[in-house]
Amino acid sequence: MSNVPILDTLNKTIKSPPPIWFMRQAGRYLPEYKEIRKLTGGFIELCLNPQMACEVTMQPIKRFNLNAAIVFSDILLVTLALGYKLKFIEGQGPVISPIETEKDITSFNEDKFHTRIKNVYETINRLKEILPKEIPVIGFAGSPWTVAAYMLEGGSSRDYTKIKIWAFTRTKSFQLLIDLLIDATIAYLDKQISAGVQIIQLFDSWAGIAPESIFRKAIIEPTKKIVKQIKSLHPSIKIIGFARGAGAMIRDYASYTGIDAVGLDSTIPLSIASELQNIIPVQGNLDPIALLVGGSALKTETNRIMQSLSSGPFIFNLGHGILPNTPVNNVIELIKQVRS
Ligand code: 1CP
Repeated sequence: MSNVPILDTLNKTIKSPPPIWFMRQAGRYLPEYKEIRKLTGGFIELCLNPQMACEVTMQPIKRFNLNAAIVFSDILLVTLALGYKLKFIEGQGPVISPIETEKDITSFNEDKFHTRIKNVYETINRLKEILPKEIPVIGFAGSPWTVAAYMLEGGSSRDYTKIKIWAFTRTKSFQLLIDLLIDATIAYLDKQISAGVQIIQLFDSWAGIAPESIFRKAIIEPTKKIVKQIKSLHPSIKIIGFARGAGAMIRDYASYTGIDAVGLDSTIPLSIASELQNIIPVQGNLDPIALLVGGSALKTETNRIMQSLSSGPFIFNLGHGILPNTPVNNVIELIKQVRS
């Protein structure tokens, strides 16, 4: 036992109560986040301001005493570090200079990459200084597939047609982009770990749009490469893989990528979640809407999850990020229920 509950769970020890943290635990549902957000100009400016990003990371820790702090940043900053133009437009979301042909795929310049994103490492340094030992910092990156989706589409998309067309027909160019993102992700995570994160989460938010053949080539294989390389550089690092929407592919994702724990979205049946616990610890998977509505729906859903999963290695989380209109009191009630 390490006195760090979430690390114990990641080492397959069963904890009661289970450790708990939330995806998007810092964000617009917190009035103190909205205050800071008003002070810093844009969202990217906030992510790249170590003092402010550190403060925002700490907000949910101070309020709820969660079992991990996730560094405040965004998966798309990696595109900025690679030299692409990135903006977040109020009410619309991210806009990236799109990749239209193979010529738009840059080669990886590691020095320039780190220079552009070094403030994130500085945020991690600061967090390490102020957090108590039992609350580790979670670092993260988007997976190559999900980041490639934003780069090829130029932002969010309804149907992600472009990335699939590339994956099916422009296989060489597509692989070049995935390989660039594998290199960038490894370099980025390596530096986050050196700065002090003890846990990594790989966000594969758009795993759910990939048919099986593409899932194997563009999700499982790159994840496996990243995990292998990061673990050879940092043998004690723990890696959580979150392949949202993976459905029946979640078994192979959990079994063949080398990750230490698997994050589950809310559609994964609890019977399957509990089978997965025989392979690796699981994290999840309360529907964010259940947290938004609160009351008896929240209690019943939380109960089902606790009954099914708390007898195995388990980290309580949502199946996706906290929604902006979520009442803070519902979060308090949920944590009380999980910890009682
Ligand atoms: O103005 C604001 O406050 C912007 C809202 C916001 C926030 C709070 C965005 C824009 N990103 C974030 C923070 C963020 N994003 C974190 C911080 C740490 C924490 O969890 O508290 C993390 C881990 C992310 C990761 C992220 N960004 C993902 C993966 C998780 C997921 O939600 O699936 C994705 C897909 C993004 C892209 C992104 N960032 C923001 C927007 C609007 C989008 C696009 C979302 C979409 O395409 O639907």
